[in-house]
Amino acid sequence: MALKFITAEEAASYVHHDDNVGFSGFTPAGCPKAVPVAIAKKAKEEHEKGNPFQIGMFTGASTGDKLDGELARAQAIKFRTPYQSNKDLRALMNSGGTHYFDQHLSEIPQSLRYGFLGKVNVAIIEASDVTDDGEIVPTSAVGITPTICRLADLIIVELNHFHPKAIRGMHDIYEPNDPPYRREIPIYTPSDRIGTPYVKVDPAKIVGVVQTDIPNEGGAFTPLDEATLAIGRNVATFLVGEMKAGRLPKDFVPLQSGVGNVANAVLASMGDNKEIPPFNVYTEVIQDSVIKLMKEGRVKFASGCSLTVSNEVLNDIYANLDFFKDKILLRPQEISNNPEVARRLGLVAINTALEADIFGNINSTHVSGTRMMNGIGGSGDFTRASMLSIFTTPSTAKDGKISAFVPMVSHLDHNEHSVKVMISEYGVADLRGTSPVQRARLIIDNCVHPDYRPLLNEYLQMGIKGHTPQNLKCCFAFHLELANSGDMRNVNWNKYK
Ligand code: 0RQ
Repeated sequence: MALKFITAEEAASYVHHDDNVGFSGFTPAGCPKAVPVAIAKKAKEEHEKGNPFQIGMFTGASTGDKLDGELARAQAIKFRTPYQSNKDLRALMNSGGTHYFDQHLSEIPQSLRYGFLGKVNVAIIEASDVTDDGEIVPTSAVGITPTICRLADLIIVELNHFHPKAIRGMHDIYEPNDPPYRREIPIYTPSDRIGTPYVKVDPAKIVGVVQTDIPNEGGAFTPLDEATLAIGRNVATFLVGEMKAGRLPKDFVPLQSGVGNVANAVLASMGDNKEIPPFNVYTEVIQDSVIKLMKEGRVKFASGCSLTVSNEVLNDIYANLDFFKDKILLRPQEISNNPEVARRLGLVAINTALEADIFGNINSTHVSGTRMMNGIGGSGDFTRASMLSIFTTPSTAKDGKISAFVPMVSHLDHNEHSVKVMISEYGVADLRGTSPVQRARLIIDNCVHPDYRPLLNEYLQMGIKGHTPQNLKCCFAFHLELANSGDMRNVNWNKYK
């Protein structure tokens, strides 16, 4: 069956008010860019005519501004899941302008298949190649593409010539059966291939192909500062110590590293520490630092869900496919983030906290307990299932006015039972096998900024009895003080007791 080429506006005409739309990609990598802009334009036109126009959105993770940003600014989003990082969408969510539900990324495809999230009316997929018989080759990410293609009534393909057809072979597409027919996912080492290099769809469902040539919307990373460099060094030194103590094998285990500036810096430091042998990566986002380390021979293989790299680095990969093609595999997030595989491979998982409490609980998502930042992403998939789960964070934010370490987290994403090690620029708190009071002492002494150590020591010494010595009147004093005076350092316990 011959494919039909259409314009982005024609493609948008297939998307109706109240439809649920699934989008390809994971982070800005691999997301459609022309059709979402046309949908946003259609939404604005409908709103001007007085008609309602909003869609439900399923994505892999965050997306680019041409997707989340355009649709948020057009007030065109009825609900959104599972992860975002766009400032306009964030503002819309935090002002009640749309419904957002934050879910573990590995679970989205099966939640869709189980019917928990409603119907998928349309799938909009960015591809580097598409054939008449329905083989779709993704671009620089996979996300939920195989599942939404299978479930959707109709598929629109954005064929983006920015991505060379020669990347065919860099993807490994596999969808598990649903219970009670599910078997093990046969990945025993990060480079194992278990599926096909393309997503196979019924070609009759492809209503049109929109041709584009639009670069990825990859952002640059913040230059490394002293704190992030120190965090990176602390992680690397800790892991070397674990190897020397025989708790990590000499030839190492695969590494998962989270998203953002801190995660990028941590990986860079690990690469610099030559006591760590060349290692494999089994993660979701492959960031710039992984590619640099691959070129230096420090990273042997990277399995992920997306190439979340700057365009400069992506162009370098595309110009040197002979070197990279057998060292990178892009998988659906159901596989890249699969807890079964994470547990089997024995990953070291390194993720970043927004806020942690002195008892080892982590808030990854909510500023002051109420305002959504990005979402839990894959951090929960990996934290619970890995061999060793590490959380990193700079000890303070906003010029020291905010302590990353508080008496009780204002929102809970990862609890004390899953978090094994806490690392800031000041040092390492190894929480394994420790009681709540021991954990608090380790975190205060090793991770907390010196400005906040006396306050947190006082908190511990307030004489509260019980296994976890919380003072329920004072546990949010840091947050209340931030709201009142703009600086957590002004806490006076007597005011709250
Ligand atoms: O604010 O942007 O105004 O400068 O938060 O902080 O230190 O630059 O850290 O970029 O590594 O992001 C947790 C958000 C960290 C990220 C989070 C402010 C700070 C700054 C960013 P500015 P940094 P990073 C796999 C893993 C959850 C999902 C996850 C994240 C901004 O790592 O989204 O782990 N993680 N996924 O000033 C108020 C605090 C603050 C604070 C920092 N306590 N209160 N503001 N900031 N601490 C990836 C995927 O799933 C795709």
